[in-house]
Amino acid sequence: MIGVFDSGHGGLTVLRALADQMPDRRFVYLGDHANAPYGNRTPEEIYRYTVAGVERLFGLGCPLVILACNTASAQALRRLQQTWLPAAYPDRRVLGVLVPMVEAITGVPWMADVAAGSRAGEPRTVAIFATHHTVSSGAYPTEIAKRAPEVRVVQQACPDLVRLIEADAPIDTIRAAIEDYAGRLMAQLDGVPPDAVVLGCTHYPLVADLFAQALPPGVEILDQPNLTVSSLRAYLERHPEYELPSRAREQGGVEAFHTTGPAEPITRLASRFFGGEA
Ligand code: DGN
Repeated sequence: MIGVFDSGHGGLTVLRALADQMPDRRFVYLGDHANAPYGNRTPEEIYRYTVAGVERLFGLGCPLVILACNTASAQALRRLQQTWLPAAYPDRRVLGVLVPMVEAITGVPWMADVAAGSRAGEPRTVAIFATHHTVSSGAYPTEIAKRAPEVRVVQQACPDLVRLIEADAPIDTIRAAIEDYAGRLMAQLDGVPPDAVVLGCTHYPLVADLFAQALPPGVEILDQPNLTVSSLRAYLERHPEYELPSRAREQGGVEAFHTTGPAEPITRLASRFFGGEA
């Protein structure tokens, strides 16, 4: 069984893609709703909450956990992998969502497509919408610069958006916030549309259509949930120890949705995403 962790609802976008595209694998979800949104938390708190969430998923029988949260991936993953994991659980693995995204941004086929478009030959610009913590960690620009230093990265924090999504705010309030963030991004870019946009928070695909409407037409929006599936597949090929032998294969699907907070919001959203299974 593979564990999927997020601060709240956002990781459900990744879980949906994983469950759809890897139907022979079994998944279990944990949302840290008691502590969401992580935007108000210090890096140390985010680290502690992430470790606690991963440990709970290990306790449910997961040898492998995906941090379906950019904020936790940016603020906690490296430290967790380098210190806590080898000491406490040397045979378990924790993967994030940020590196798959960066690999997609800098991967040759995708970049070649963009380069072959209307602005071939010009420097390429990638815009990142993310939480305050992901932006301030600098993880996206740093990781992109390691692989593709010629790509210009422009970041725009959306500090209120996770809170609005978690609170199920009226759609017009969410639309107005996104229009404001998109306007700020375009001002940073002097009005020139980016080649591509990364929704660098797993909550944002829930409102991807509002981002598409607020941005200039034709801007490519990169899909984090699907890219996470490709990356997990590749990881399992490289690490067959996490692939069960076929006779012992688990029944696929989602085992359960867990939360550190009250059950109602996750139950409602899980039924919206997963219908009868929730
Ligand atoms: N879904 C989380 C992310 O991808 O960053 C949101 C973190 C938060 O709670 N602010």
